Amino acid sequence: MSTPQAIPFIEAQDAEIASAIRGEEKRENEGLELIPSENYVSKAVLEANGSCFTNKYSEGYPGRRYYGGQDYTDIVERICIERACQLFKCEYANVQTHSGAPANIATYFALLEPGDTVIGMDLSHGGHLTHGHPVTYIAKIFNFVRYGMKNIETGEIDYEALREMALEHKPKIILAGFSAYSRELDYQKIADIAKEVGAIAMADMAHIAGLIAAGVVKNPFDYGFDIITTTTHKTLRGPRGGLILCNDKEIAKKINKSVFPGLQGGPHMHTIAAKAVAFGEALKPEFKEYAKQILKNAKAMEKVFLDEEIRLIGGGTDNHLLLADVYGSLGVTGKQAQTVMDEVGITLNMNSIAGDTRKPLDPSGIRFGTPAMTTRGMKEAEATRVAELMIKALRNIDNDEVKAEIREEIRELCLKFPIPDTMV
Ligand code: DSN
Repeated sequence: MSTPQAIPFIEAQDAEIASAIRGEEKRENEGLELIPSENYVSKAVLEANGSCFTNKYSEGYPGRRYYGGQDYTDIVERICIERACQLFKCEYANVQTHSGAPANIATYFALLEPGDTVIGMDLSHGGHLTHGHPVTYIAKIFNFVRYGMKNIETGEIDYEALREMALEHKPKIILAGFSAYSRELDYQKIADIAKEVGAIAMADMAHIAGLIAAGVVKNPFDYGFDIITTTTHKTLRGPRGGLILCNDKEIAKKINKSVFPGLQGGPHMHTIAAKAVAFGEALKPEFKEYAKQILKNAKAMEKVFLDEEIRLIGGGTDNHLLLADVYGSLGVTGKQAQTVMDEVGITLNMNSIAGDTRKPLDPSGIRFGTPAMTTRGMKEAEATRVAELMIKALRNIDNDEVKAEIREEIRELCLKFPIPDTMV
């Protein structure tokens, strides 16, 4: 087990919250986390996130703040920016956005006028709500047009349709990126289309930021992308937060103005300190090994699912995540699958699949991935075994005896691979 977090003051003062923290700690230690957007941070990141920077207001940017007492906030934010730029090989970074959604929203408002068009990936094909789903407020302000896969079985994007859309709708932004898509995008094609129609090429790399930072998947900046947004808490293994990156001074200025004062107030400087620590970890050689292992573990799981003839959307994976059509392949709904996984100590999420005939609250798919299990030190052998156990559970959703056996094996596996205190 990882060293329990020291919370003596909470324990002395607030028994209910102390007990919830201990409960969550036990849940994380004894269960297997397969939600592909989750991870475990180091104790160093956790300490920075719980540091005295929580107390400080620091509206503005380093050297240009509106309140006094900024000696140390400036140090932290400058280091954070410098490390972000080094990691992603770019010139400018805004490290203040509270998470991925505000990073995207601030970017739209920095570069668009109301009514302007953005072309983004359809949610049901793996895109994200903030890429313009009609339920979001931004969809009332900007005009979002959506592209998707040409072939669900291979995951190939319909680049020709995307180009035609771009020629027809004249977007200001073409957005690449996803939260439930398992293949590499052809950034060159997207950048070329953006150039042809005079649009900004933007990538939301929230899921794969750690993989890009480690150089194990492509970096959109290498293909001429103008802007990258991301969260910092997924494969990047930092605190919950956001990041906006670019290479153009004028765009960077607009983005800074859009984040503050346009969208947000005081930055969360404790989170920025934790981002800086996490970026420092990601710059170490160990992080590259970690990212490589994420991919190997995902491939090991892919093999088991395909061998067992369970349909994977996109036919497999090039990154850290897999999306399985459990309803089509096994007659188990996404909700049933998520519930049975909870019962056996595996956390993942039900997910709609492209062309889903079922509703989002009980869809056909499950989405799972390997960042958190890889942080625990698990390798291909364990990933393979976990995939086998998942399928066994899915085939025995009403068999309590089998589920209890699987639960015990998962618990033992987790205890054998404790969440590490340090990552580098
Ligand atoms: N909720 C995140 C995910 O799970 O992908 C994206 O916002």
